[in-house]
Parts: sequence; C-alpha cells; structure tokens
Amino acid sequence: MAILHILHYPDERLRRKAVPVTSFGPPLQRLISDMLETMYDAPGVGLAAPQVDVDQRLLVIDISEDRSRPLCLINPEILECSDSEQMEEGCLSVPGVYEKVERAAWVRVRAQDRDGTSFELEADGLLAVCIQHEIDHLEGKLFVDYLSSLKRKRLDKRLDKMRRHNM
Ligand code: GNR
Ligand code: NI
Repeated sequence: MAILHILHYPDERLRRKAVPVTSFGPPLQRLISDMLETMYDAPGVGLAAPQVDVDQRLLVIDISEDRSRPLCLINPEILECSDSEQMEEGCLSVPGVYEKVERAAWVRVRAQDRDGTSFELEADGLLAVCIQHEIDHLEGKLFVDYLSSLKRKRLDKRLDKMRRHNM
C-alpha cells in the first residue's frame, strides 16, 4: 500500500472531468487500497480519484467514528435527491478552508462496488453531503465554486498570499 500525493487547489488537474472505470482488475484494487490508506492518513472522511491525479470515476468514503466502515463507489450516479441543508465543508485539496455549502439533505445513489457489482444506497446527514462533495470532484468541481463571488475573491487572495510567502 502507499500514501498518494493529494493535489491542491488551484491545480488545473482537479478541473478535469473523470472518465468511467471499465477495468476491475488488480490495478484498480491497488488504487482503491491506496486511496483508503491516503484518506485515513490525511485524515479525511472521503477522497475522490481526481484528488490523487487519477482521472477516473471512483471515490472512497468512511464517516464512521472508528474508521472501520470503508465505502467505495465506482461510476456513481445520483438517482434522486431531496430537501436541502447547509453544512460546513472542508476539502483535502483546499486545506485550511471551511465554509458552509448548501446541498441536498437526502440522496439515492447507484454505483458499482470494487468487484463491479451494481448497488444502490440511500444516505442523509454527513454521508449524503460527502457523496455529493466527492461526485463533484469527478466533474472537476470544488466546494469553493459554491461560495459567493466576494467570499471566493477573498479566499483566492488569501491563498495567493500564502503561496507567495512559501516561495
Ligand atoms: O475530509 C473531508 N471532510 C468533509 C467535511 C464536510 C463535507 C465534506 C467533506 S469531504 C473532505 C475530504 C475531501 O476533500 N474529499 O474530497
Ligand atoms: Ni474534497
């Protein structure tokens, strides 16, 4: 297993639209194990493949307290969603930034598991938010895209300053 490098905003590679997974062989199995290890190490509650520079439609999530319930969603699709709620979000690709985002409070999702078997999942609370956040990554979308333009400008200035400081 290996800890993978996580790309940081505003890296353009986070903006690509990921392509469907078609091969469920050993390379995919290794990638899933490495993504789980990377997520637990970070630590984060989710990780999408584009964050580790893999342009494919898969993500891992574990929202359990004791980090014992890994979930792997491959080629996920939101079939249905309802209500909306605001939750404070963070992202491993935008370290140190936490902002409220409005999303569906409930989702029904279809995905494939690591063997390629299709399944459906209903989620609310943090799991629902996390699934939507990770699926956004597959579309090249980041949670900061939902901020008002004023907040977004302030954030870009702050990050720019941090980067210049670190050069
Ligand atoms: O670790 C994470 N926490 C989190 C908190 C609220 C809403 C979404 C998330 S996902 C984030 C990990 C991450 O960046 N996944 O892409
Ligand atoms: Ni993220």
